[in-house]
Amino acid sequence: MADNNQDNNNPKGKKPTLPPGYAPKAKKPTLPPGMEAKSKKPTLPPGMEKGKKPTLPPGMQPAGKRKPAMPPGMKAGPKGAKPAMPPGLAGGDGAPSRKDFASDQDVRWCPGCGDYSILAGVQRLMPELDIPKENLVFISGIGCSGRFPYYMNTYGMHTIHGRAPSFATGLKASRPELDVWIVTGDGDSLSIGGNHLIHILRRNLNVQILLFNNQIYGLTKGQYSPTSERGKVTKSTPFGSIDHPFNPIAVALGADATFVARTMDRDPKHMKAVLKEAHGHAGTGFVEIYQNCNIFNDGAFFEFTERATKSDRAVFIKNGQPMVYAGGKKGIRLNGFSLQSIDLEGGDWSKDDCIVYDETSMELANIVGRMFWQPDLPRPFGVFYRTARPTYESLLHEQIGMVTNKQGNGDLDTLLNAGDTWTIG
Ligand SMILES: Cc1ncc(C[n+]2csc(CCOP(=O)(O)OP(=O)(O)O)c2C)c(N)n1
Ligand code: SF4
Ligand SMILES: [Mg+2]
Repeated sequence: MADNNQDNNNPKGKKPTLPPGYAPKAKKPTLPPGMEAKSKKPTLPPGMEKGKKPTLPPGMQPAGKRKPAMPPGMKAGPKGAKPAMPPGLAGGDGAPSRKDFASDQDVRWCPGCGDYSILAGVQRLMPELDIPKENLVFISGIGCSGRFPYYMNTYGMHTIHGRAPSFATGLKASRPELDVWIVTGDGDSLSIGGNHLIHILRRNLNVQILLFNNQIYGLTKGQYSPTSERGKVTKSTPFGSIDHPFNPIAVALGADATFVARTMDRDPKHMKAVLKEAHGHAGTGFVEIYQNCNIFNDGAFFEFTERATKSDRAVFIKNGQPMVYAGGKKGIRLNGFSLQSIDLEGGDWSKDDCIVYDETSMELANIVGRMFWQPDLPRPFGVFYRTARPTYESLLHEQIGMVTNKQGNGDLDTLLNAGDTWTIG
């Protein structure tokens, strides 16, 4: 989907005066020794090589030639045929099933994108939540993740960049009976929407936030994002990113979120369980989802998500249970204020030495949520933190009730004309 946010404020014909040090466009920059541009053509992402038909991001395919790639279990059949449903979800007995939550829109993410599995996971979860469809609202910002509401057969809003939390706040505050879900990307929520994200978290509206983290700007074709690792080479960081990236879990904990979790697109069972927990939480349920962008950042999380390495590189935290991983062969212990990976088979350590996870401990969440950079520690997944705090909308309506009891119903005209007023002009 192309974006045309270009400024055009140059008077016609006038050449802009460039500040010192900015060479006119045609001049090639002189690169420092060892960094000269190669005459080599850039390596294109898989499926985009010359001669091959390109696999383009959503909304960029030539009109009329769009064939949606379907996630497993959703293979398109002959036109008009009902999609095959996974076992146990076929419906037919009048009970809602996954297909009741799939809209009639063609899904336009790139074939193989992790967004498909998140969509399927959310659609599968919906029947279990038993929420009337007319009370469900999915609100997104801008990015590939922003297309999510089109594919849900519920109410939805595709809003403006980074501002889904603001729309959701307005909706939830005025219609608290609605079940509101925010869908956002790493760029949408942590670049342009960084401010909006932290404030919805501290306010604690009773909504769910699904942050699709693919460590890249997908929709705009592969620029680095605030979660891209240092050194990341992209079109906007041709010599490698020099930015220190965000760890979204630490951001959420720092903003005093009341529910903080991480899951991954490639583990549908875990993802569904975590989303269900987030939904059951009375407050903002923040869930970071590792999502593979196979076109512009393929394999960013494979270390944690793929069978060959997952067991050794991912630890699944469970409340009240020792932090063990690698099939029970390794564990995590607290060594002072630091974390240490311990071998549970060598005889020196046992399960009793491992941290027993307590999701109500802010201190522990802050330590375990910071397992991010240390190469000898696995990456944690699951619920990091959960606490009870009144929701914003409950406090708001309580306050409105209290003031109305005291002062009676307000009147907008009277309010606008109250106090000092000025006539201008
Ligand atoms: C105000 C504004 N600024 C910039 C853009 C261009 N833009 C569109 S999507 C996007 C980044 C999206 O990245 P992310 O949130 O990570 O979503 P993804 O596409 O990876 O799912 C940007 C910068 C825009 N549409 N509007
Ligand atoms: S996130 Fe990446 S793979 Fe997914 S639709 Fe966007 S560009 Fe394509
Ligand atoms: Mg992204």
